[in-house]
Amino acid sequence: MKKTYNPTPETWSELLKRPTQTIADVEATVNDIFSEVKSKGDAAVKKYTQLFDGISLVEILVSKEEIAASEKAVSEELKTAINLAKANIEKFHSAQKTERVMVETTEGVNCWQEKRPIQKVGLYIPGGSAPLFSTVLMLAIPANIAGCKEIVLCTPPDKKSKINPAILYTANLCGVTKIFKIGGIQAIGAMTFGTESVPPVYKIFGPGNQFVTVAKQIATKHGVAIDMPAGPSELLVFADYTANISFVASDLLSQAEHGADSQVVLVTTSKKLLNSVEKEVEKQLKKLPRKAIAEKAIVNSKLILVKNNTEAMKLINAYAPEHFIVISKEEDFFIENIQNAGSVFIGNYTPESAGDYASGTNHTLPTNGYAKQYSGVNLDSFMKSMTFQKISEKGIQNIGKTIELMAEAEGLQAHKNAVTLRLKSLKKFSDRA
Ligand code: HSO
Ligand code: ZN
Repeated sequence: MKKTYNPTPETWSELLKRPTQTIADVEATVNDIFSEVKSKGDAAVKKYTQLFDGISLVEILVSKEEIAASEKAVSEELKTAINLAKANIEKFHSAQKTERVMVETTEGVNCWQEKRPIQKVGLYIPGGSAPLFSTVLMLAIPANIAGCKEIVLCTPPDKKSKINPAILYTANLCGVTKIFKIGGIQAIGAMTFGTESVPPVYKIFGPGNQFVTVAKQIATKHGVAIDMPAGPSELLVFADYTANISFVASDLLSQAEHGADSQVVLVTTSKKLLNSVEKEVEKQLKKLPRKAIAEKAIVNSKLILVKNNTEAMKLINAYAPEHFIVISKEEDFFIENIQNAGSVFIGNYTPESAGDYASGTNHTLPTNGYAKQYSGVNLDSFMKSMTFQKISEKGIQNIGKTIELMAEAEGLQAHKNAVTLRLKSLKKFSDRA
C-alpha cells in the first residue's frame, strides 16, 4: 500500500489517478462484431460465443425448464436472503416514485410533467469468477417498479453452457421477461440491433469488462441509451481515531477482491490509524480465498494522511469515489459537504457490503470520477419525464403577444403565424359577439 503524508492539492490528481482504459484498441473489434450481429443476427451471436467463450449453443434463450431447475438448485437459506434483500430494495426504490408536477404558469396556461417507463430495457450481468446475482436485483427490481414492459437479461454461460442458478432464480423472481445465455460484445450488439431471438432495447444497464464497457459506449452511437460509463469498482474510506481498525481494513478488502484493477483508498487524519490499518489489511488479506486478486488491488491502493477534515473533504470531492465510507466524530461535516460520490456509508456499522446486497440502495454506481456528473442507477433511470400542456383561449391571449414577439425576433415567421391565426380567430369571435 502506498503511503502519502499531507499531499498538496496539485499532486492529488496524479496520486489518485485511476488505471487508464484503452478504448481505442477495443473499438475496431466492437464495430466489426456489431455490424455482423446487425446483418446476421443469432448466427453471429452464436459464432462469437463459440469464438470467445468456447461454447456452441443451439438455443440462446434460457428455457422454462432451466429456470425451474434453478429454483431447486438454490438453497432455501439463500432464497430467504435474496427475498429479504429484494424486499428492502423494493421498498427503497418504490419510495422514489414521484407525483405529477402541474403548474398554471400564466392564467389559462397549464403545464405538467409526468413520468413514463422506458418500454424495453436490457440488463447485462457479467460472468467471470463471481456470479453477481445481486446485480440482477439492483437492475430488475427498479425496472419492474418503473413499469418497463420488456426486461431482457443477457449473461454469459459457463463452459457447460449453464448459467449460475442464483442468477436465473433472481431474474425470474424479479420479473425479467427473457433471459439469454450470451455475453460480451455480441450480447450488447444483440440488444442494440435485435436478432431473431433477442429483442432490441432502448436502454442497456449493467457492469461488465472492458469489452462490454466499450460496446455499451458504441451502442449509444446506434441510438441506444446506457446507464453510465462503467469502470473498475472503487472505495474511499475516510476514518478518524473513532474508527474500528479491523472494520476499516475489511471494507478496503471488500472492494479490493472485486478485481485487480479495483481502487481502494484510505484518507485519515490519524497517522496511528493509518499504520494500524495497513497492518490489519495484510493480516486479513492472507485468509481471503480471493487473495490473489485482492493483493493486486491492494498493491495499488493508497493510504493518505491529511492535516484536517477540511483538507480531507476537498480531496474526496476532487476524487469523486464510487463508494464513500465515512467513520468520523465529525460525520455531519462530511455528510453536509460531500458533493461528489456515488453512494455514502456512514459510521462503524455501515459496511459497503450492506449497500452491495441488502440495505435497499442501488449498487450500480458511477466510477472513474463520473460521480461528479452522473447519478447511480435509481427508479428514474428506467423512466423518462414527459411534459404536457393545455392552453385555453384565455391562456393564448395572455401569452400570445410574447410568443409573436420572440418568433419575430428569431426570424421565424411560421412560428409567429401559428399564434397570430389563433389570436385573430378569437378576436373575430369576440367582435361578432
Ligand atoms: N461493489 C460492487 C457491487 C457488488 N458487490 C456486487 C458485490 N456484489 C459495485 O458497486
Ligand atoms: Zn462489492
